[in-house]
Formats: sequence, C-alpha cells, structure tokens
Amino acid sequence: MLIRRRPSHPIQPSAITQPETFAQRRQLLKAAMATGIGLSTNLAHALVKPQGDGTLIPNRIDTPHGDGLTLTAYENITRYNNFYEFGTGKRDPFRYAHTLQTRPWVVKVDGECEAPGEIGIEDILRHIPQEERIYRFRCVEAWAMNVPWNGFSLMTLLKRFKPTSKAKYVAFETLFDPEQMPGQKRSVLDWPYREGLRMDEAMHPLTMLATGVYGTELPNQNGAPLRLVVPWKYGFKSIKSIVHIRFTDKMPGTTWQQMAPDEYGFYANVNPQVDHPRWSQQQHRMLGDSFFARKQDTLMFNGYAEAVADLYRGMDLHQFY
Ligand SMILES: Nc1nc2c(c(=O)[nH]1)N[C@H]1C(S)=C(S)[C@@H](COP(=O)(O)O)O[C@H]1N2
Ligand SMILES: [Mo]
Repeated sequence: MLIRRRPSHPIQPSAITQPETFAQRRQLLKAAMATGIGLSTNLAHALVKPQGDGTLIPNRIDTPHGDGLTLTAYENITRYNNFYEFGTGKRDPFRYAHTLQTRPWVVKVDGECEAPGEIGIEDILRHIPQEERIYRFRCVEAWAMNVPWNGFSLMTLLKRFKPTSKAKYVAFETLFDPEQMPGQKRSVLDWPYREGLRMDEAMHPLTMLATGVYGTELPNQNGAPLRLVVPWKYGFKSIKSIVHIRFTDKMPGTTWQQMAPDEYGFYANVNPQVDHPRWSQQQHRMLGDSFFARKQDTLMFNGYAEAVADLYRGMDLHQFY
C-alpha cells in the first residue's frame, strides 16, 4: 500500500490525480472515519494535498456526484487559473495568491431578506455538511476540466437568511483589499469582482458554494475560502473569495458584462449554438490534454440540460446570452 511504502514522503502530485487513487482515498477516509482513527497530518498530505497546508475539509458526507467523468489533475486545476486580483496571466494566481489571508473570513448577507447577517467560514465548514461533487467546468476561453469540488448547495446558506418575495436576484462580491490582492491596484477590472444569479438559478440544487477541491480546502488561487460553482455556466460566473451576498429585486451588474456587454451577458449559460463575438463556443479542450489531442464537442448547458433547461423555457438564448 502507498502509505506503508512511503511513510515520510508525500506522494508526487501526479500520483494522486488518477480517478482510481481518488476512489481509493475516499475508501481510506471512509474507513478511517468508521473506525474512529484520525488520519495523521502526514497521511492527509500524502493522500490529498501536494501543496498548501493540507487541511482536510471537516464535516464531510459522502455523496458521489459526476457520471464517470475523468478527473482533471490537481496540478492542472490549481496552476492554470483566472483570478485577475493576482494578475491577468493564467500562471499568476498560482504564483501570487499566497498573499491572500483566508482567516478570519466573514461573509455578509443582506438585501431583500428577513434575517440579514454575517457568517464566518469556520461556522460554514463546521455546521454545513460538505459534499463531494464532480462537476464539469468550462471557461469561455474554451478550456474545460472535471473537478472534484467539496462544498454544498448555495440554497442551504441562502435559506438561513430568509429571502423575501422581493428577492428576484442574488448578487455576489469578492473581497476588495489591494494589499492582499495586488492586481486590484491596476484598473484592469472595476473592483471588486461582481457576479449575479437569478433567484431560481441560485436556489437550484446544482448551484454550489465550493470550499475545497480533492477533499482539502481550496487553494487560494481557486478562490479560497469560498467560491461559487455553477456547472452549466461559463467559468466567469464562478466568483471567487466571496465576502458579500445580497438579495435584490433588480438584475445586478456583473463585472464582465460591464467590461464588455457585447461579449459577456448576465446569463452566460454554456451554449454551443451561441458564439462569442470573437470565437466559436462549439468545442473545448480538456485541461491537461496535449495541444494535439482532439477537441471535444461542447454540450448544451455543459451537459446539464436535463437538470436546468426548464429554467430558461421560452427565453431567446441568443438575446439572453
Ligand atoms: N474574483 C474573481 N473571480 C473569478 C475570476 C476573477 O478574475 N476574479 N475569474 C473567473 C473566470 S474567467 C474563471 S474561468 C474562473 C476560473 O476558476 P479556476 O481558476 O478555479 O479554474 O474563475 C472566475 N472567478
Ligand atoms: Mo473564464
């Protein structure tokens, strides 16, 4: 067994990224939890975390999600990112996001709700059961990955704040702190980064707040300590490092829509039939595949049509892109 053979050497990242190993790890974690034997920090590192502090997500329940998808390697998920707060290059977040302080971390929830308030990340991790869900992810720039996220349905959190009938949309904001996020010293975007969902999209069970990948807490570059994941929408909807959630009666402005309204709409549903003005959205490449590997056909709603197409029944998706 891996653990016996290499007790003091963390397994190389490439060794933990195969689905079989992921399944093995789940088995191990389950076994460890069932017998009440805690995993040593070393073991946790070796099994699940090739970098960062290796903190395991507490309070996890086992809910397999994802239909035989081949997982994208941890190092691809964590070393090729968009997070303009740390620079506009795809490697910048991996290099520079270590300056972000994710504790303490408080999320404020307000607007059209009966019980506005704040919740700390520790409370979220301790009190909301954390699921593992493997979701397809597709960026507007045509790269895609299959990510084993840890987290929970956004609606679980939203309901606690008792949205009123006036709440038609949910608006999200990223932390604004140029000292921790040096990219914010440049005006490449109108900070803080903002995103939004229609209320029914926000309350859909597939819409999640992610707190981790591969069983451990999110690396900063992926939006620690809390980021949105909406699997049927393009990646830019997945706002990172959220500090503010607001219920509103009007459609909120979003960062990319404001930057380039002809290119990025509010809905941003993955749709191979609607091109980006400057490129086709019909195919994508899996992150980690060779440049010469065959591209894959992008599916309507990123393959989640059965679950979400009803939300858009009767809408002209060319107009509402
Ligand atoms: N705050 C913030 N959130 C963000 C971004 C950003 O620049 N800042 N980039 C978005 C884009 S364009 C994508 S594709 C995804 C990338 O997520 P990943 O780095 O975890 O793959 O994050 C989204 N969330
Ligand atoms: Mo993106």
